[in-house]
Amino acid sequence: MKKMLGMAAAIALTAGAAAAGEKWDMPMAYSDSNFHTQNGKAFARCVSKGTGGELEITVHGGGSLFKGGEIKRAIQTGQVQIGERLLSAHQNEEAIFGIDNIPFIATSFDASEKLFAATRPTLEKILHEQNLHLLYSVPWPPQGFYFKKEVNEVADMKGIKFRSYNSSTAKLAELTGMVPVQIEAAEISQAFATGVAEAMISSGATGYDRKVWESLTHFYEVDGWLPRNSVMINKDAWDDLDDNMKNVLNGCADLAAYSGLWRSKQYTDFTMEGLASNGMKVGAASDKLVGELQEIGETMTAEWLNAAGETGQAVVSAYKEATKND
Ligand code: PCA
Repeated sequence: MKKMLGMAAAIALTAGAAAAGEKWDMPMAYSDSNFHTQNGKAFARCVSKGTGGELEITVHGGGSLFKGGEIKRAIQTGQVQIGERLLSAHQNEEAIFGIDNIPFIATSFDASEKLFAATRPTLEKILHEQNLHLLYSVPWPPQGFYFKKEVNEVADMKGIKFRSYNSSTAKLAELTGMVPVQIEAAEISQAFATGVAEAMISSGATGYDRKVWESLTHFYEVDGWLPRNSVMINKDAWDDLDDNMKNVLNGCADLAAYSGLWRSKQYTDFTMEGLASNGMKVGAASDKLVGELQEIGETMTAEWLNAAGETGQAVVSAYKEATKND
């Protein structure tokens, strides 16, 4: 509430400011219809209104300005001032970026928020070292498997060409006997149509956005993890803002975090129904498959903890402590 009042005061202070202001570009990697992109656009409108037009942010969705894999670097180097990225795709730089992609550590929206809360201070510090400042972070819906055949156990996955979106999903493919091929969400419809890939793990959201029913037939709910998109700003651009501007951006970021979470929850049910009504078989993965995946998840968790060292282990301990009564 305090933050909201702060934001209202900031709006009042800046509302009369001259209209011709600074213009920023905000690249985002996912389709215009996706809830992250819609949320980013609402954030940009909030900033524009809140600063009385002194700062106008233009969202470029669908990887149209920079592709997903290029966005983080573009912000770091100041090619753009702000943008959104799936940070787990950069865990080769810092293991902490991949904490939200550890299988089965946080499998609900509630757990994802708690994991993020435990991670945020460490994450912010590491991002600052990379000339980035974190504004807000929004989870994708829970992750499940897409195939073009019935799959009841890991043995059924052997040799399948599996579309991955980061090193964790590639590792999961290897551990289940599949063949990973990294492809941006913006390009998966074509990859499935041409047979470059035949399966993936993702949310109902991405399957729906990319109309994967045109090529695939089954969606198995696994709720493996909820990876997050982070909206980050170049730290020099952030430091150059005056306090009123920072207040507006922080207020809009708090709103975006809240509304993004809400949109993600809403989109989960909507897209599950959408996949089914377009002819896909949607349902829970078999107990056998889930059991096998959990074992693989334990291997991946141990590997992550090892790579993350003391800092990462401290974050996981803090998260476990915060959720021990859940
Ligand atoms: N969609 C994104 C990342 C996670 C998700 O649900 C993708 O498939 O690329």
